[in-house]
Amino acid sequence: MSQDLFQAPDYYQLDELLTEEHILVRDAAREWVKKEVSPIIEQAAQDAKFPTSIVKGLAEIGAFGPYIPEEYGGAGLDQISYGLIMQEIERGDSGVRSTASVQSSLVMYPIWKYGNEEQRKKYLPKLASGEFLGCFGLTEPDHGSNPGGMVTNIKDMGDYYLLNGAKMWISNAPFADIAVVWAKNEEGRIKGLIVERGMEGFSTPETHNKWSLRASATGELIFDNVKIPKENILPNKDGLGAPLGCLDSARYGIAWGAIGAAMDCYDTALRYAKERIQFGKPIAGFQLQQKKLAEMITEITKAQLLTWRLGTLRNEGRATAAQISMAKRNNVEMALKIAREARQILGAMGITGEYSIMRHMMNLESVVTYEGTHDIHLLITGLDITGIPAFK
Ligand code: TGC
Ligand code: FAD
Repeated sequence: MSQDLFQAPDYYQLDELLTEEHILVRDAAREWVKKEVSPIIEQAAQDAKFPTSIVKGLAEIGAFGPYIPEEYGGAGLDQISYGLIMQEIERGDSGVRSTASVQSSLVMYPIWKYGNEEQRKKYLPKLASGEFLGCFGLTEPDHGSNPGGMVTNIKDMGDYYLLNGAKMWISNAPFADIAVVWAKNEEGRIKGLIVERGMEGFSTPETHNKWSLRASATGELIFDNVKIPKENILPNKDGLGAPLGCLDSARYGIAWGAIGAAMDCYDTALRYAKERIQFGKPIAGFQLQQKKLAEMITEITKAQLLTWRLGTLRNEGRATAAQISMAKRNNVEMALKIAREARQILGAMGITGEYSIMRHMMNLESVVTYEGTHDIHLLITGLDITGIPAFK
């Protein structure tokens, strides 16, 4: 990939809405992405290999548990800082952001919120430092948008639970040290449990041949009579609301992350358009290209405002799940459209790995599907404004 010349757009002087701490945290993440992610990410994606070299750095910039209290190894930051870190990481690559999202919001968050003190102390510091990597098993082969229908189950055997079933499309599964898994008990109630690599009957085959999120490893979780010690059950919340509560936090991070991918595509396209000469002048001088670029910066600015406001509501504990859905849906769609338009501005060069745009575009095809599809988030907004569920 060519040199990373990224310059972040801030059309409405939104930096003025940030605190000194937000800017420090954001700039540290931005510098780290330039130094450690940009030089290696294209090759990692081409090779479909998760770049393990970045794990330590992710921990150092606070990307593992940004808002988890410091006593458990987290960074103890607020929701805006968390969002800004996700924005900067996804500016580099959605797959790298995926790893951070899963670790923070889908593994550390449930252990922190639904676990007991012993579980928090045992797992959170190791997850925060990157010594342990985790994954989150909710989706099943026959239950994607409808996780409440899951068939993975636990049976109480007295001293332990017996876990059977399978999860599919699980980020980080192939190398995760622990998995936070959602399974039904004999009463049909969904429980969260911590499954550790090495437990007999537990395997994590990798999913190959993806055209999207190639620098992130995806796999299955297979449970064949796995004995789960009783102390590995998350005791403080059960029911579908427990995994969905984790998703709220991850979806919020994605809303910010998508802005990062969009900013990178816009910035790349703007620079290219000013340099590329056709018919004797820079293509940026043609109205059709200006329309694309002007619409991109408008959409990015709207998404930045939406997400900043959502962050302030989250800091006050007032953001609703439906508000988060709106931001995830809007921003990912916005980023995907910008990636497609930016790709066209680069002409043939846009399809190569010399530039990041095609990689962002392919990655965003997963982002628009995972953590609730584009359709599901629209239906969540529909339910919120009408009071009538249209899922079933
Ligand atoms: P429903 O009857 O509406 O709700 C069941 C219970 O859950 C509560 N609830 C929520 N709680 C917290 N946050 C939310 N967002 C919540 N949404 C619902 C609800 O209040 C109720 O609680 P209670 O106490 O009354 O039982 O459930 P439903 O079966 O009708 O489903 C609703 C629907 C379709 C919105 C939900 O199932 C859904 O969101 N589906 C999408 C599934 C999804 O997002 N999967 C993501 C898997 S993880 C992933 O993709 C990780 S990718 C990671 C990466 O690499 O970055
Ligand atoms: P389906 O639910 O089968 O949906 C197919 C289509 O039907 C979609 O367009 C959908 O919008 C539409 N549809 C479904 N229901 C309705 C309805 N009621 N009304 C209208 N339209 C509907 N899951 C995890 O648990 N953990 C992970 O770490 C994880 N990582 C992932 C990583 C990647 C790269 C990908 C691609 C997925 C990952 N997922 C993960 C799974 C992801 O959350 C699911 O793919 C997603 O929730 C959608 O489920 P599905 O693919 O089964 O699609």
